[in-house]
Amino acid sequence: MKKIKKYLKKHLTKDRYHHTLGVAYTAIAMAMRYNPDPSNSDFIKRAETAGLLHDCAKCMDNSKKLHICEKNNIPHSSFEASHPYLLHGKVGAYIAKTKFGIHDEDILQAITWHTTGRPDMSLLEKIIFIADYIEPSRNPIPELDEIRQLAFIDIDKAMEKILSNTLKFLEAKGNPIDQMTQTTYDSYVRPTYKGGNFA
Ligand code: DGI
Ligand code: FE
Ligand code: FE
Repeated sequence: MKKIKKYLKKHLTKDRYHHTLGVAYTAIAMAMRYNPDPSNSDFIKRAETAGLLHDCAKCMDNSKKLHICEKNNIPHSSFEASHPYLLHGKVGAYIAKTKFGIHDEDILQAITWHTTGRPDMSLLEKIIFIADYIEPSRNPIPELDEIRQLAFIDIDKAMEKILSNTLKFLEAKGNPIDQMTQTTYDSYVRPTYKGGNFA
């Protein structure tokens, strides 16, 4: 953790570092709440690691983000190539792996998908996605305090609410929407029919 924090202090702005610590602590609290194996704290430590590293590539030049993706064959869409700030999760996971030797796939995926989400996220992925949105120093967002409570009551409802608010926010600002953000939201409101009877 020490080596990671040293790297973050060097590569992130002060505010981004502060946000990162907020996400790590929020992820720890959520991991305590949802720990699938309360007989040990492994899950909590993994949430802390993913929280610390989720934005490790955020402050890098956009051209460098794209360059790292291209050089290392990191799959990305043409939309991401033209909006490279969306690549900081994918590049962040690459840094976590190559610079810090993290090979825990769940941690790497949580970093990779923390901006857009994706359908069928793991518990750890959801925790990082939500902690990023609700950490204490986030600027005021509509309904933020309701979502902060919901995060500790019903994690999937919190996911749906955050995705819906993010889409509303992007639409209101006229920002283009990444297909994956929309697909993730759709997966919550229109889950694929998996058999059984609706009647
Ligand atoms: O890196 P953070 O600022 O902590 O948070 P983040 O990784 O969720 O990135 C947040 C920004 O990304 C926020 O301004 C919303 C934006 N974002 C999320 N989904 C999309 C998106 N921006 C565009 N253009 N399209 C998306 O689908
Ligand atoms: Fe981010
Ligand atoms: Fe973040």
